[in-house]
Amino acid sequence: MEVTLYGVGFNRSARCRWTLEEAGVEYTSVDRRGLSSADELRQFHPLAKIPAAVIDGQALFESAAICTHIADRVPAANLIASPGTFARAQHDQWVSFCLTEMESWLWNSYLNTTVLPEEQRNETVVEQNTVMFKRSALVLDAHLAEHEYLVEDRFTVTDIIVGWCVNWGRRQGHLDECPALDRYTERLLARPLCALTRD
Ligand SMILES: N[C@@H](CCC(=O)N[C@@H](CS)C(=O)NCC(=O)O)C(=O)O
Repeated sequence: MEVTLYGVGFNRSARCRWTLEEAGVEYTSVDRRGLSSADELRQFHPLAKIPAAVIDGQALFESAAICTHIADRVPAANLIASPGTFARAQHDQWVSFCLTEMESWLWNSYLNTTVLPEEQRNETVVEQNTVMFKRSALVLDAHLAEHEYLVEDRFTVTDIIVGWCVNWGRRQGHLDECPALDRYTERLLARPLCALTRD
């Protein structure tokens, strides 16, 4: 399997790097200042965002899709529930929940406080975004109060994808009412190949 990963650092490309490391796949990493939004990247990601990957000559974007595909391609690493099983549906459930009900709120706040030029920002959305993120975080917290990991009670790529988002929320100080999520993040950070940042 030949993989080139565009994007390094603690942004969403960390999900892909962590998955590649856990799967034991060697890969080429491409990163340079100004890579996101560069024309070079647009050929692999239509919005020129990171991460993007070229896998055996084919471009793939969206961090969750890249991680899921890598996990599927390396069954020996046992990183994902088998296609067609109920556990695999739970993978899809938690990934969708994470991206739509949690990460989207964090991203919108980040966009309106950091990414957009000042004159385009609308900082009034931040408070509501935080409320919405915390509401969903409580759902995940209740599940993780009963389980060590999200699917099949073992570490899988689902935890890599969702864990990245939970860690972002933790770094923003949004997990004060979520003790199980706090412990879950500690478990992930303790893994030797973990690509999340504590700070
Ligand atoms: N849903 C996408 C999000 C990609 C994304 O927004 N990447 C950020 C860095 S984490 C980026 O490239 N930002 C630059 C921009 O928005 O132009 C994924 O999970 O891959």
